[in-house]
Amino acid sequence: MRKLKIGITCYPTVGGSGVVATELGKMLAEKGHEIHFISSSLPFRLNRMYHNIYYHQVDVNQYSVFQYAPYDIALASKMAEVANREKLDILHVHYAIPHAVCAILAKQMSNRDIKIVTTLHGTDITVLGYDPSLTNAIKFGIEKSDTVTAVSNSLVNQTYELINPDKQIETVYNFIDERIYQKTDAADLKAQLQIKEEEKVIIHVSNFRAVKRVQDVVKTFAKVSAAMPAKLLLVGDGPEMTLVCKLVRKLSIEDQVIFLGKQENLEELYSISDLMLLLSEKESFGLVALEAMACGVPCIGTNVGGIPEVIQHGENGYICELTDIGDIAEKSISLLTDNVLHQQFSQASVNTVRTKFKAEQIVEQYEQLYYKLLN
Ligand code: GMT
Repeated sequence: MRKLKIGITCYPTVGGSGVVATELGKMLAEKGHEIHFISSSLPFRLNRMYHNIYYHQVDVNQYSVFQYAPYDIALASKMAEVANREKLDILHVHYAIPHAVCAILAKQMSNRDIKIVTTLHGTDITVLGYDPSLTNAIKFGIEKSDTVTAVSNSLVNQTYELINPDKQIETVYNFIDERIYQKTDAADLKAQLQIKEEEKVIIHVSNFRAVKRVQDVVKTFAKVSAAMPAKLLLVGDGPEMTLVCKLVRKLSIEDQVIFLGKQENLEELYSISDLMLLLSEKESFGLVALEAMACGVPCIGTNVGGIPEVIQHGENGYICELTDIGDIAEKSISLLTDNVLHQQFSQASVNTVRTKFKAEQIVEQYEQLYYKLLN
């Protein structure tokens, strides 16, 4: 098969969609394809030189005549420029708006028969899909793309319910780099964080948006820590942080909760954790659950969006109803006090990542979609 030239556009800052787009680019580059990232800043996981990977920055002019800087037009223009100069075969964009719409415009500008692949990640549908001022643009972006994928079956269904596009949407699950996400010996880190040997460690990782319901995580943890020695690691930062801190004080669990802020090298934090809680009210996939599972950490998640496609109830973790703190705490306690069950779930979590979400298979699935379009 000939090697392809692929342009990738994503939101480059911290976030699951940016992570998946960057990891996909890195793995395609390892397979010999030429990858061109086109975005407003360097994707945060592209932290060193990689063979076969190029980065093209989108600069937006801040002329005072513009009330709003025309980012979308600058992006489309840059995509067209790169597509022509580098003779790209594919533009793979992550998020329908603005990226798919920009890619369609770029294709027209470039006069090149470049194929457009759009991957839906969630917020573009589950939040923006409710905004009538954007529905037409999202539908247009989906329908005019050559191939559209979504990161879970749940997101495919929600897209049809909310946007009703006349387009086939294929599920391609997210993946993580299994070479990075695996259990490591992080005993030093545990000591640094002053976590005692007998303490169970619960972890939550998110951008602390309201949809992540971090306060439910804290309420659950308060019940667990009343039943056993335990620590809660809160990783990330965002709009809910002030309320979360207030709740921690109100529940008098300040000494048991460790606020770590935004972190890299999460595999070390997962390696000292016994359980992950992902209690979101909207979640198209839940990449952090997959990362934790790869490191052998069982997860408890809500019965929402794509979470039940990642966490298999009673096999590698538990699915609970949204806001049912009592049930979530009960399941957490029973899992943390039963070493045999915990070991079984931990092994099943790793197996799920290595089979259903195996990076090699998923990258190949994207490659097949590209080749199908080009033939
Ligand atoms: O969850 C977020 O707030 C970030 C958002 C993003 O754009 O990165 O995450 C979405 O895409 C991830 C990668 O596909 C998924 O794992 C997340 O579940 C999804 N978030 C939501 O649906 C809320």
